[in-house]
Amino acid sequence: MSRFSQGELYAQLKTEGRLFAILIDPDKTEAKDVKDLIKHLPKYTTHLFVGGSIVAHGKAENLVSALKIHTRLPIILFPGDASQITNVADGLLFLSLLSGRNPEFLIEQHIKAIPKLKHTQLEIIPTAYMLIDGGKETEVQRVSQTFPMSQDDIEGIVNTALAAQYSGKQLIYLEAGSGAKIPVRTEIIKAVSEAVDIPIIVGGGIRDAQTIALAYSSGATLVVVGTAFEEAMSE
Ligand code: 1GP
Repeated sequence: MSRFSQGELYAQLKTEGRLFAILIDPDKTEAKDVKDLIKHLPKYTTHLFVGGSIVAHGKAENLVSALKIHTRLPIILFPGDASQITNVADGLLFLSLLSGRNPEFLIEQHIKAIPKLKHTQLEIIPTAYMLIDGGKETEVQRVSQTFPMSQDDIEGIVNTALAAQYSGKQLIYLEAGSGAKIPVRTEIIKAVSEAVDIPIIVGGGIRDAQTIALAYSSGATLVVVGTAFEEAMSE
């Protein structure tokens, strides 16, 4: 059950900046390792995102339950598909992959999620998920069978973000893909943030404080890091 009141998570995204999430993949993290993981979170971490492209049944729920024992940080689901949704978390990024044209990730998975969401207390945040070319083929691309948008197509990216806002999305997620070689360029973040009035999340291939700072100064509300944290943990 959520530890936050309805609307509280989005209100924070709307009013605060420089938020920072660590992404934890339930397929790569065991519940028994959670205590240690929490100890190693960067001190500026404000959120935990939980999700992955392909996750075995029940693993997301086990991981979220374990995380809740050890942290008060908001836990937001960032699911690759409906099977990862669990009411144990606090919030859900209800992702529509708007960079692609695969109906499965535009609407089918959303309908499949409804039996779990009908009576949920999760805060559901309608999110435009946009895959942008990060310089290598990523898991999102493989699983969704869609192509990323080119980093040169700034107009197309801005127009997609605006179409998302006009159709009621509350968040824009600019995603270069996990382990991307090239994170989303600052010009793109800037152009999107100048065009839309809703918060922007940026993730994929971000590995250092300078890139994080540049994302914020370009207009990102929240930055997500997964791989760099996983690597630091396994050292
Ligand atoms: C979150 O998928 C990203 O948007 C995470 O990317 O694993 O490259 O940090 P990294």
